[in-house]
Amino acid sequence: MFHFDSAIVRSPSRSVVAGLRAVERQVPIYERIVAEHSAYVIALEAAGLDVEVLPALEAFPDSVFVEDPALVFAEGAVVLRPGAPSRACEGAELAPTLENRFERVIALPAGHVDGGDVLVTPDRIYIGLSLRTDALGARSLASILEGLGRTATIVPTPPGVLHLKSAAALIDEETVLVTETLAASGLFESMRRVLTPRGEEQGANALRLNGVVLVGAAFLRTIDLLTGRGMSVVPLAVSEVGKLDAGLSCLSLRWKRG
Ligand code: CIR
Repeated sequence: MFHFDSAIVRSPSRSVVAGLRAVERQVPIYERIVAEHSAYVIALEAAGLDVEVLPALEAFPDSVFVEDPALVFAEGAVVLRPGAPSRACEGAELAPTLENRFERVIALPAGHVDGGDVLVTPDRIYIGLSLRTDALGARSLASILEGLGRTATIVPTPPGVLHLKSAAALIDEETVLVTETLAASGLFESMRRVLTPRGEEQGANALRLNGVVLVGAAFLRTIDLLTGRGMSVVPLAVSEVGKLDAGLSCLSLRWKRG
């Protein structure tokens, strides 16, 4: 479940500073995003992944968030259809790379899905309905996943967060790191839940990779909670990508070669 040996990332473009933001916070600074991105790539490599770094795409400010236009598994890849108009063509930009890397590449035929709304757990794959992922896209993806032998469950993404994985991350086979609001929806009742402390909701956008969990460096109480559970935490700066509503899962596609 958490054993990955390969990843794809995309370098930030200079246009990243014009990326989508739900709330007008400060404008991010390109050089700082580059620094956060470089540290992220080093962390993936240190965790044992071979990382392919794709070139920046100036025409697509949000294309550094490479998780949203695709979904990857050992068995194959799905090219998604991101829900924001400015991101709609990011799947086509990624498809040739996926064709090179996977024997099977399936294109989502209809509707919209952002990869950030897709949470893979051992027994099922949750697809969150959000402002980016619509019912048609979610149903189309669910039927593709069922064809790949996976069980998919369509759920609401809580209001006020961009993606399902903005509010939840699987940290071991049975445990989800989750915001209080999402946990209160009852979604993960069958799992052990570790709640992000109040004020650290964005810390839920964490990423378990092999033996470590990448967590936003500013979320000190979340880091304490996880280290207290015996987890090996790698803190990474995400304040700049956070200005674009992003966190640690959004910046890569990860898989284990079949
Ligand atoms: C967007 O709004 O699409 C980007 N600014 C952030 C995407 C973050 N991706 C993710 O949570 N999976």
